[in-house]
Amino acid sequence: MKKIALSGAAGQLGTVLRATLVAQGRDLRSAGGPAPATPLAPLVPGEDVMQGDLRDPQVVDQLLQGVDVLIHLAGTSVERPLPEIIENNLRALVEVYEGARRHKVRRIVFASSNHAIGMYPVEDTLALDCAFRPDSLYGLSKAWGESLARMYWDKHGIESICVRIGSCVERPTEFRHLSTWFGHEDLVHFVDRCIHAPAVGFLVVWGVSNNTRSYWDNTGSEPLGYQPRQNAEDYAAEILAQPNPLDATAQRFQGGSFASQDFTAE
Ligand code: NAI
Ligand code: 15L
Repeated sequence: MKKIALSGAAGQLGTVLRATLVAQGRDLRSAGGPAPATPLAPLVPGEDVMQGDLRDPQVVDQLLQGVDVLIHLAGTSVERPLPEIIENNLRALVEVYEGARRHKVRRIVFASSNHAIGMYPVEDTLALDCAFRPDSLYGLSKAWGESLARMYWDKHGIESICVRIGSCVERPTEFRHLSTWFGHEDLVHFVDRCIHAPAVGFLVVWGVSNNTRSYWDNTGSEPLGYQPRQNAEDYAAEILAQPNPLDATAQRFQGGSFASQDFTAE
């Protein structure tokens, strides 16, 4: 059985994935974040859990020892001041990929974000090879992370699946989610494909459900075998009956409020 490591296991998505992967009986190691975060309590007796700051190579060694596939969710997940973004999304990511070289990790699933392309207008449908148009320092860090992943494939043969996650919440709750929603069942199926798919090399994939109004076209990601089944449209009647919470600028761009934050109007 493949050994899977999950970073960011105490976070929003990590909590969902960890519970599922444990329930599936995977050979899993889950890592929570740096102190003062509460240590992860084992969900089952003997669960392989750890804690620490991934800027520290020793913590990375503990995470990656004997691992085949890393699901790397750890990082700053919203817009924050530049120093924090640099530490958690740039510096820690280099440590993680260097650790992957040391431990011969075969594949990394890198949690990228739609905010790497958030300045595209909502009218556009984006292919996988679209140019980056980050909407924030956070989005910029994800564009950088994808490039780092590409370099480690080209130079060191470490496979990466960069998943540009939309809005991964249990259910869509606002108008933008009709396009960006990534349902939890689809997330679990996606990760299953990332574990089992044969050689993928370097792949970028939209982390999005089968939404009728999706901004993103996953043509080209077929080698992964990701076939989403959830569709935000099932919630459209309820959502369309409510006001759109985004301001006029945020409504123009795929990144929503990340795009309108600190926006210079004409
Ligand atoms: P989250 O903020 O809930 O969890 C991230 C975890 O990373 C936290 O528990 C934190 O302690 C840990 N972390 C941060 N810096 C670390 C470091 N230096 N060393 C070790 N651990 C560190 O984020 P969430 O929502 O679970 O997202 C997971 C990943 O997916 C993030 O990388 C995020 O950018 C990405 N993503 C999430 C989306 C969503 O809809 N939730 C959408 C797009 C991308
Ligand atoms: C993200 O990248 C964030 O991590 C998450 O909190 C959401 O804001 C999501 O994008 C989104 O765009 O809805």
